[in-house]
Amino acid sequence: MKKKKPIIIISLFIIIVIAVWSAYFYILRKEPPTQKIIKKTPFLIDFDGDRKTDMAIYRADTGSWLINPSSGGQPISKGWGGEPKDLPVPGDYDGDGKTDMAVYRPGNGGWYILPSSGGQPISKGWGGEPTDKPVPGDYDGDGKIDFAIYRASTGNWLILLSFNGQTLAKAWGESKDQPVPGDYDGDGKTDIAVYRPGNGGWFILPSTGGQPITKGWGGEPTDIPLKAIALFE
Ligand SMILES: [Ca+2]
Ligand SMILES: [Ca+2]
Ligand SMILES: [Ca+2]
Repeated sequence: MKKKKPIIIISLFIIIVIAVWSAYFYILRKEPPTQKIIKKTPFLIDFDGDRKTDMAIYRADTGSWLINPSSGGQPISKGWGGEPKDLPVPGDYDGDGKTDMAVYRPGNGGWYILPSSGGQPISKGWGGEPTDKPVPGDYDGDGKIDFAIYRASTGNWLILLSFNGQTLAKAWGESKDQPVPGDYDGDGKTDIAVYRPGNGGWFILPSTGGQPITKGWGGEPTDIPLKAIALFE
């Protein structure tokens, strides 16, 4: 009878070990897979900041912005822009996670931004040459859209980096190339890129560095390269 006590203790010990072991694996199995860091998406048309795309219209003849917020609530109607050649260049310029109404005025190279975070409208001259095309993007990856121009006449990219206010100037492209910036290498920074309609060549300068990417993709006369971010030519 005296031997029973150690047996009970040993049994209890084994049960506890098994229980702890099982719990350990159960918890491990239940643990959610490693979540990817959600990158800011300053290109999203997301005026209410719920990370869902909103239906939105820019009515060019009146310069009216008509937004149906995905989070519900009242539709937004706001006049911003409206000069005959104004191009809508919406994006998150102030980095608050909400899209800002913005237009580029080709005649004077003016960018006119209505920050969603409130405060004074932003006016900035950036571009204005006849062949300039606005190519807004987040080239430095700080979550704010950078003013940027592709100067088709010279194939030059002129980017005003929002992070440090420096100008990034880069020759990349030929006169008939179409700018197709986007985050091709997935590092959260917009990459400089052009599409060459004549031969369907894609020429990408990865923001992560390394060798440029060259790839033939398209090239038929009616091909239209789909751009990774909203661009208006
Ligand atoms: Ca914003
Ligand atoms: Ca930026
Ligand atoms: Ca990139």
